[in-house]
Amino acid sequence: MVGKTLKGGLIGCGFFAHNHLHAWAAVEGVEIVALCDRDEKRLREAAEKFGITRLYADAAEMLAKEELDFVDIATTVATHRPLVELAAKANVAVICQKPFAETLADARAMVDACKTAGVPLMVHENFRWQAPIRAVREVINAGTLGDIFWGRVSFRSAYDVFSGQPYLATEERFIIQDLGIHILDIARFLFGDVAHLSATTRRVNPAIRGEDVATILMSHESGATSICDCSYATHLPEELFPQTLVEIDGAKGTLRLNANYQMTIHADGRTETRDVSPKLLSWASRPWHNIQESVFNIEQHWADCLTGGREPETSGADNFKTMALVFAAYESAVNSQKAIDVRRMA
Ligand code: NAD
Ligand code: 89Y
Repeated sequence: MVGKTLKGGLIGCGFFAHNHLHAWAAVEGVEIVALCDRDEKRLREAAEKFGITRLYADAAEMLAKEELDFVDIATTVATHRPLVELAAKANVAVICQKPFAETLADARAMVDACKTAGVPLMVHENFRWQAPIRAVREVINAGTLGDIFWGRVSFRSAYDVFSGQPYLATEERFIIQDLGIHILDIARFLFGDVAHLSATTRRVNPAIRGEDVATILMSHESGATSICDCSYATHLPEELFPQTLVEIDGAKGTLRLNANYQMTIHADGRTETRDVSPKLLSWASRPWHNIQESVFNIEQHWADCLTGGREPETSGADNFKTMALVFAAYESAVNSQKAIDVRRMA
């Protein structure tokens, strides 16, 4: 596929898809040629904003009529399995937004469908593609911290996510499935796969249905212990949405990714603080710019992988392991923090 412009079709033109479309316009080697949404107003709005003229209300029709190299699914979770299976059946490579699936059985079926069809599958798990998180990973890779024995990945906020994404207030499961999934994926990205996990959850905001606070304790296969904590009920003097803070203790040194993208490394008796702020892309707006830059980064990664015949970092098979952490956390929380052997879910 070297040198060829990849043709993509986007399914789901809602709240977050506008970030996808802005980013695709800047990704090298890709053109989004068709849009699909069953809501006509949303379809027309996106079409006009991004100058895309081939429009569909039905994904099956789009796949039948267009010659696509991939589809980008930006709908909410309930439609992910049928849409991924539709793309696999049409032999078209597929990106699917998080949360990938409603159950692990669905996630397995979606991975298997793409494998059987021989089509690449990437889950749009973009938080690990945020510039500050990549900067943390580079320090780990350089060996500066030595053997890591402890870590914390933390997201605490009271930002109103419900006005842009009203469905988040009405679903039975909220923070782990929606946001914790990213935090757990970052923990896997930084500290490796997980052996055991236990968790607590709680709903603080009486106006929503699901849990808005979760604390998850994990033992990694590397021997490190980590804590993932997330909250949408935390009123801080400075609202940090959507920043993820990271603490790492290693045998040779420590790292702290503190507020406002300030990363401090202490090793060999020296302390250094680096500004690892994300770029403010031309179409982005604060405070979302950190997430928006990561959307561009993961989309460029997809284009490079598809062109080069490589498996994306967050392939369906990889993301299955993050999904397993999500379901293990809910299982532990309803069973009085029971320790779950995550390896049995693989
Ligand atoms: P949304 O409800 O605003 O948009 C979804 C759109 O998909 C709607 O316009 C709907 O009409 C359309 N749709 C649903 N089923 C369809 C189908 N079968 N065919 C065609 N169109 C269909 O949702 P959103 O807030 O944009 O979220 C979409 C996904 O993005 C969710 O899974 C959410 O978790 C995820 N998300 C990810 C991030 C991130 O950083 N990765 C951030 C926000 C949201
Ligand atoms: O849906 C969520 C996500 O993936 O990132 C932040 C968010 O928009 C609200 O929690």
